[in-house]
Amino acid sequence: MRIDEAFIQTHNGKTLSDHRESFTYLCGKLEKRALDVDRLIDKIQGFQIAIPSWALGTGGTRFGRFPGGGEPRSLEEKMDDVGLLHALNKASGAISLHIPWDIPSDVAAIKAHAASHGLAFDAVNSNTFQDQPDQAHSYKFGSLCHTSEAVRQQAIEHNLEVIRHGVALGSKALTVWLADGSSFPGQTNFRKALQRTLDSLRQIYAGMPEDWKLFVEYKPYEPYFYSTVIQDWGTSHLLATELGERAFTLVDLGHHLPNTNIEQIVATLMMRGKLGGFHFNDSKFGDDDLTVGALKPYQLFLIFNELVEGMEDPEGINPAPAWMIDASHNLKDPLEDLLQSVEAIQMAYAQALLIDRKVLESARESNDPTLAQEILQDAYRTDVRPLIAEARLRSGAALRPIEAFRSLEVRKQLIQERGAKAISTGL
Ligand code: RM4
Ligand code: MN
Ligand code: MN
Repeated sequence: MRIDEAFIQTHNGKTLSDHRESFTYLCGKLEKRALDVDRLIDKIQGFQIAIPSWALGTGGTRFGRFPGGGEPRSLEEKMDDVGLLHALNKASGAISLHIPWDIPSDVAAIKAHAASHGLAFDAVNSNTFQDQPDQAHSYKFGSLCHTSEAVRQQAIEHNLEVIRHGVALGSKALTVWLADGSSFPGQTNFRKALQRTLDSLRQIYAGMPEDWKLFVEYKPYEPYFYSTVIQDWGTSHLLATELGERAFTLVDLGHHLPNTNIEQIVATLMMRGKLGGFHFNDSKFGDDDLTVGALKPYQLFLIFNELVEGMEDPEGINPAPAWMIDASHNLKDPLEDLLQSVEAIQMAYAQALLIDRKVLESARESNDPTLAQEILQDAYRTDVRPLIAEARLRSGAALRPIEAFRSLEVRKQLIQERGAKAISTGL
């Protein structure tokens, strides 16, 4: 199924006058603060967030899974789903593939299919956290960190193969997330495991084309419960620094222990020019257990405050980070969930753009925490939804994506096309 522009326009027509009213009101407020509204909208329009191919099906827990039907059964159908999202919001113009869940068999056809939806290929992701049926060695006790050279070599080869797939599609980055770790005290020699991981990553780095980046994720626990080899941003930063200038740390919001100051991590990495990318989700207890912005929208805003500060600094050295949603939910329609995710990210970004950085900086310089808080919260409490809607309108997307999705009965149509029992491949 595809959503045509005529439908979007008709749908927008129904709420256009409502939108105009709230947008005009907001413009008045922003202009009083000397903000250039068109410039803000340009920035929001230019902000594209990649969709991972594994977020398009219903997620599960280890206790069960309750799929809603019509899930994409192939890479082409996954691209069709991202195409639907992109038609509705014009902000999801890239797909991130996980190998081997999404091996492109006919590269030319897959590229043509992506182009027909206006999609680019974001970072490719390797998978050495599961065993595949045809593989010689098991990852039960790790992959790049493994005590056995044969296992490490197999994991390195897999990453090199993922790079080859990415090159064929036009990706420019490899994201490595390692499950590697231990579940029992004493099980692992930490120092040797980290050294082996670095040595393995060096071989992967050496196999990347010159214009590629390597993103190294970190995560404190899960699937192992005592230690993870790359447990935190510091370890990832250490590896990225050792590897070279095209290696970066990737921050996944779900990969922190409770109360971690993620915004400070962002600032530190940007100061070092080492923030490569971002995986968005929200977390109450564990990894990606909630939709980004569902629980901690203020934290998301504080993170964007640091991101915008780093990105807008003319002397900043951090390259433009790659943005991706990394979540998979078991209650909501996955496509509705992704529409909500993109909008939550856009809102935090837009709110951060409203901050008067000069005034904030002078509050900081004069040690005025009260004023600093007022400035931040004034931006955070501004309802920027009309700004995001206007950005969508100007890009040819839906003013209200979820309403459009529901009025078109997209899920019903997908179930008719693919079947009620269609199960997405991957997580
Ligand atoms: C991991 C990590 C990776 C993602 C997998 C599916 O926790 O966040 O980025 O590829 O999950
Ligand atoms: Mn992630
Ligand atoms: Mn994760």
